[in-house]
Amino acid sequence: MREDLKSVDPAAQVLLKVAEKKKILTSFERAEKLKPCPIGHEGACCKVCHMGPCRLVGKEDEAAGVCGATLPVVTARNFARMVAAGTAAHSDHARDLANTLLAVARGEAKDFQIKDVRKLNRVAGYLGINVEGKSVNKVAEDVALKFLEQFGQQRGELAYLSRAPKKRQEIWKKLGIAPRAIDRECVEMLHRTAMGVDQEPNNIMLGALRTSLADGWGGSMMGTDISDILFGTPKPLKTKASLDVFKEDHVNLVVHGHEPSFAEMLVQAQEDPEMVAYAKSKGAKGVNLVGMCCTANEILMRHGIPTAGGFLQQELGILTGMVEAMVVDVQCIMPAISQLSKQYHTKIVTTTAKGKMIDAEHVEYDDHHAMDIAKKVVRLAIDNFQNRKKESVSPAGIKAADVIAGFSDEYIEYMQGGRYRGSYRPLNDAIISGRIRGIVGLAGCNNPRISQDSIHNFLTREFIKNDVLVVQTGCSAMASAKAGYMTPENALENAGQGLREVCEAIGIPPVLHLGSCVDNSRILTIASNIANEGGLGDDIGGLPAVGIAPEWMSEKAIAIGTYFAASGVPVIFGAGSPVKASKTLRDIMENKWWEMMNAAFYFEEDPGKMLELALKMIDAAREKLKIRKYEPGRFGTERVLMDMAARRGGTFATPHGVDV
Ligand code: NFS
Repeated sequence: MREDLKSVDPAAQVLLKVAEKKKILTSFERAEKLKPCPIGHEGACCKVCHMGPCRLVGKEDEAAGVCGATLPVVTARNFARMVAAGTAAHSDHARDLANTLLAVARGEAKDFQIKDVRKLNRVAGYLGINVEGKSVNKVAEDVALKFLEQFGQQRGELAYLSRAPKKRQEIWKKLGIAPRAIDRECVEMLHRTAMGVDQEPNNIMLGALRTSLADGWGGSMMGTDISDILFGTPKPLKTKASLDVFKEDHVNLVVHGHEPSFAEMLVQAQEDPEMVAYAKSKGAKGVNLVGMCCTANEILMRHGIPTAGGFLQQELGILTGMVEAMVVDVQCIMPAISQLSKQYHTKIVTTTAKGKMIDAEHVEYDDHHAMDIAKKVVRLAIDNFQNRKKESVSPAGIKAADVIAGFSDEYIEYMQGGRYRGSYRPLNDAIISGRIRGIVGLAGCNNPRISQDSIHNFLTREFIKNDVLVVQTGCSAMASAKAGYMTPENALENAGQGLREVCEAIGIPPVLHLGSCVDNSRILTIASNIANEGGLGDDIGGLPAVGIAPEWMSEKAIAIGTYFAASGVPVIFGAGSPVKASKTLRDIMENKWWEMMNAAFYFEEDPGKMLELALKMIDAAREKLKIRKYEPGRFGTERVLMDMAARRGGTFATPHGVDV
């Protein structure tokens, strides 16, 4: 691991040098100059009223603010508010998608279609909607209305909770943390953590758990499902990942942010013959659409659109001088990019009334006229091609890595037996036999206070070497994609013998790209399927599985980590602890949650210790399940079920019978 470097991504290193030469500050330098406030960083700053902010330093848990709120109360409130904000972000994204689904069903958003009717029907089943005798559009309308109801319903519980193993549902009931409605949990959490309401740290954290479940089994799961219904359920495909996916002779259009609807339209618009002809009329060979952040993951998984990378690449992308336009919507968009763009020809285009920026152009997206608006944005980028200054162009010049992505939970089931016999049996058996030691969900952000990708990459390498199957989402997935870890060849070269054998038999990489951050809900579905398959207990809690966000920075990551823990998956977060200030809080999350939910939430900055802790929890879970003790190197390499040509060509049978 190279902690001395700002980034371990070689293309990022080139661009950071360009910035240095041009004396342009990026978040990497700003993070060095601007040290975090040590009081707020550890959760000890209370600013929920204007008697403060009260900085609770000195006597650890006895320290109190003007009103008497003690450190554990303040730290719990701060944490719970992060959970509420993260849940709100994922869920508002889902609300927009539900409204688009409704508009499509009613024939009001003519540029979209229902792409996956099987998934629509399956989702209708989860929601208790009868599909018999109904048209596709009628089912879609009923599904969309039911989804929208989930935000504000005044009675009952979220419908998707029934997708969890029975045992987990009982735990939620017993603890009183089964969420009722998404908006309600977010609103209640803000209310409870306002001045003078909930003043019992454990109770505040129970509220945080319930709110987070409204994200994982609510907003995020809905977001994933609606995207699959409208845009297609991902299946493996091959693409590229790097800051070097920009093309000198093309109009480079970057789509950055999170919601996939408009990005889907841009995918179609950039290929439209009218747009290609227009690009040619302006001296370019065509339009090169590139993704960034989680929007990138969405269109990479479904269309193989190359990605320029995650959160920390946004400024670096502009520094190539090759980006004609960067289209943004919501979340993880650095305010710095509009300022930086002024030094280049790049245009920043905002597309939602929820997120405007100073010095950016605003073209508002409306799903009722999606294609017209997409073409307007593509044209805007094409018109800007002639303004690209040769002298400002600095390509990274590092060959982009190949990536095999697109592992939906449906595909993972399919690849273990085909369309009619798909199941989780082979995966469960591989875990029981010890070929696969366990599963780690590596997720979350990059954070400029940590050498970019260094911990993501270190852990990924170590886990597969130790026969742990790695599933990834968000910027963590980008880190592996860029490093070339998401290819079947990686299993051959770097995985432990047991894991390698399983990967070869099925024809998968040892590191699976599961999608964007809302697609962490796919991990919940996979974990439920593993539990329901049998042989590994009857709950998510107790599986040899761990979630890790080693370089996190966003409130969304905190919401995800909390719903993982509430669902029974212990989590480890790096990058500093927002509850470090309070011993009581640490004790609740690291000890009490084990007793309550068979999971915990740890903060650990040392990568070696993260690895050690994760393997320890995996081995302890194996022991409790009374399955074979994991022994390194126990399995040989005698069986190779997939030939080299197929592997090199990235050939996969898909659920729809098409080889990609
Ligand atoms: Ni997730 Fe996606 Fe990345 Fe972090 Fe931001 S892009 S939703 S929050 S930074 S992983």
